[in-house]
Amino acid sequence: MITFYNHAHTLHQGKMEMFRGQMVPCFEVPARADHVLSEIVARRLGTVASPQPFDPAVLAGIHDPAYLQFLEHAWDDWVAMDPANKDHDALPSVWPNHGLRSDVLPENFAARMGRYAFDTGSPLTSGTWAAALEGASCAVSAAHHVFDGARAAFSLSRPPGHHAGSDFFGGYCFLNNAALAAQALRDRGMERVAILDIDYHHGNGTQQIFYQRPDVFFASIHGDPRTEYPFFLGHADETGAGAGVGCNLNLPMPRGTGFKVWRVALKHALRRVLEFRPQALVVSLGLDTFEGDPISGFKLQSADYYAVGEDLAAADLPTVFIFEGGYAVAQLGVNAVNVLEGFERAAA
Ligand code: SP5
Ligand code: ZN
Repeated sequence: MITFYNHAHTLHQGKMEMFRGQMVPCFEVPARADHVLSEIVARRLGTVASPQPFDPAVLAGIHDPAYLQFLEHAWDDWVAMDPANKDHDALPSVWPNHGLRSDVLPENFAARMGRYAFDTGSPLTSGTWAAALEGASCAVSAAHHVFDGARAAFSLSRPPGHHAGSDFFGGYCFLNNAALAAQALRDRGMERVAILDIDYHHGNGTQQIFYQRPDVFFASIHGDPRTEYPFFLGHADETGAGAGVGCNLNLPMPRGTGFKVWRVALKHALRRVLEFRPQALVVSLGLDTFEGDPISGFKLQSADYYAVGEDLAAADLPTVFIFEGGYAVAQLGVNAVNVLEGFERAAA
């Protein structure tokens, strides 16, 4: 399987995130992608390629133009507020909810930051835009490769994407790579595409982007939002709206869920995906379902990820893998490549 690797990922390197009233070191670190890359090379999964340059028009199919403008210039605007800001990452501190207006965009950068962010855990740094943009091109390249006939392709990039919506960032995510891959397949002419999100956290951004669309089915297996991040979306009764009614499937599972029970949900999600009759599958591949993950609560073990790959291959769809979360850094490479190798063995 070909891997499109984001060589620019290290440009995004947050220092601290807010957690329960304290600044703690970021969980989403560059070593994550490095470990996955070295495991791919060590186990000879296949070619590692740089992404093709991509038409920025793809971004406008998913994200709001004003949001893209905000992201592109955010770091410069942050430093323009106060030159001393260059020494620390940008985080929001005020939000337009609870009866406040979000229809008038303030000029003040800190206020605009709050307009576009939904948490205080996603520092924006000097290289965030450059890294995220190159990551988007990895996702689009992987989608194009699959459209052109490959059985599968892997986009290995960070920052991750599935929490980013049409006009917001959060959950370490800025551009929604899985959504961009799905859109790239649609733009090439596929009529129906499915996204299956197996990250521990609900893919609230992906759900928001496609919630009213009948052409992209979104299914997610995740920690129950009653107790798990991102808390405010991901319940089972969210099934789509308008033209998208019936095209959204959430399978929340309690903290502590192990592979046996999780796998039943995976098979159920795959059945629903197949009922949609998609021409391709995009997998939001988070590995934070691992029992050793420091911020998550499922109990999958490293060997289980082979079976995950086999189950995904059994759907028999052209498949684009998009790297998302997973914070047990030392085991992340093994777990990710176990999925991909399990898929390849079963798909062969
Ligand atoms: C892509 C992705 O997996 N994003 C996840 C974002 C989760 N952010 C909230 C993290 C809460 C950290 N909890 C720390 C517990 C330490 N014991
Ligand atoms: Zn996650």
